[in-house]
Amino acid sequence: MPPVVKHHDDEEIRAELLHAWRGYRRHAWGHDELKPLSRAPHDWNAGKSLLMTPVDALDTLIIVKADAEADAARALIDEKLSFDEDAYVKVFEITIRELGGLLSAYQMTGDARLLALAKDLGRRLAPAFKSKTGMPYQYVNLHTGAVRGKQSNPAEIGTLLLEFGTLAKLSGEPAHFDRARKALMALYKRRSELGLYGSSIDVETGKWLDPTAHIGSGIDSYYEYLVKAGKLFGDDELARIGHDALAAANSYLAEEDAIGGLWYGRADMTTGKRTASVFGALDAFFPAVLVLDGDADRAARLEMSAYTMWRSFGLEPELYDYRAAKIVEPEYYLRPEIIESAYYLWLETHDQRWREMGRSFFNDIKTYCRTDEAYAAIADVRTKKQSDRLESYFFAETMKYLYLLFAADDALPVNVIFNTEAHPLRRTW
Ligand code: DMJ
Repeated sequence: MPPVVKHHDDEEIRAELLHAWRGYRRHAWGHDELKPLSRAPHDWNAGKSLLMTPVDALDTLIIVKADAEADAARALIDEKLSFDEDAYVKVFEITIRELGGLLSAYQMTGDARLLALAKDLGRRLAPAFKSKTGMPYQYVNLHTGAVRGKQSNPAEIGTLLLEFGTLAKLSGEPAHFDRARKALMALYKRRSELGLYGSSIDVETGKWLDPTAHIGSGIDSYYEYLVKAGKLFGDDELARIGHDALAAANSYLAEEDAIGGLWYGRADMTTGKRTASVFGALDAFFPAVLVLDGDADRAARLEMSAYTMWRSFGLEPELYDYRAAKIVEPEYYLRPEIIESAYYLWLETHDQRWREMGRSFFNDIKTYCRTDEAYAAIADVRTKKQSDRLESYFFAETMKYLYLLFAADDALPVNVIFNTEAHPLRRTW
């Protein structure tokens, strides 16, 4: 029996978002994240909070019209956030969470301080792109501009253009767009003859270090940004490259199981030879990108497989071997991708089954991940034992996509493009 979709699901989701937010406020205000079981704060760089949760959560609070909470988060950011820290940060994570969050909140509020923070951050991250190939180093020191981490991957290299491109347009500093697009093209040039990408690459030499192609962690959002950047910037070359990249993934990574279910596994980028049949929580973003690229039928088939995986355990594992029907990594980190895909399928088709699916994701998350004070990740989807993590993307993405799946169609302005952290960006230029 499909779960019953009620009239006020969006209100219930909003209430649960605020339940988790209040836990953060009570126990971790001013810090990057809440540790939900210890009820204690956690900062990514010891003692140097970059307000990860408030920045990631702000546009979600605005969308659900939690005005007092949004105002408090914005005031905290306006007053306390500083990027002048002598600390190495991961360029990818800071870009998608902080730069993306600041830019979308600026577009929603017009608060000039948010744009000023985004500009400051963009300048501090810029040294990351100074490798010979133009592909960014993984880490940059926000105070000194020193870089490290030459061993990177397609996701970290190719998931920067929506944010840096938007920053370029809003700040009038076009170099931001140029650097991020150049990085994307440098990666594109290194695709194999089959049109596939490996899992690890040296950004100084441009040589692949691991030839394993897949659509999951470390490659995933590269596909997403080709398609989305094509749309946000009206960049036809990127749209075409994105379409071709998806076609190659469909040819060499997709396969059917014994009962005709569609999955995407791993293969060697040069030979196309299959190397593993694993799929996981992160791979479940792919139906959303297929919808954006115009292939809702394939997207629906893949989403059904991901849903089957979820239903086998009542939550989805981080990694699953679909041929062996066995868990490879048992955690559920409160990830949003499978919900994001249901949302895009709903927008595209308005078929009630995607809302029913979303309702069942929400029911399970509420049943197993809720704590008295917030929400917590799960250490093993078989036992449902909770773990002491509440990543900021739960506020930015998981609860936002759930809410939007049930909200009225006009809950957002038309034609927004979500960055990979679900921060809606609008082409205002
Ligand atoms: C988020 O930070 C982003 O969606 C990223 O692209 C992948 N990982 C998390 C969510 O699972």
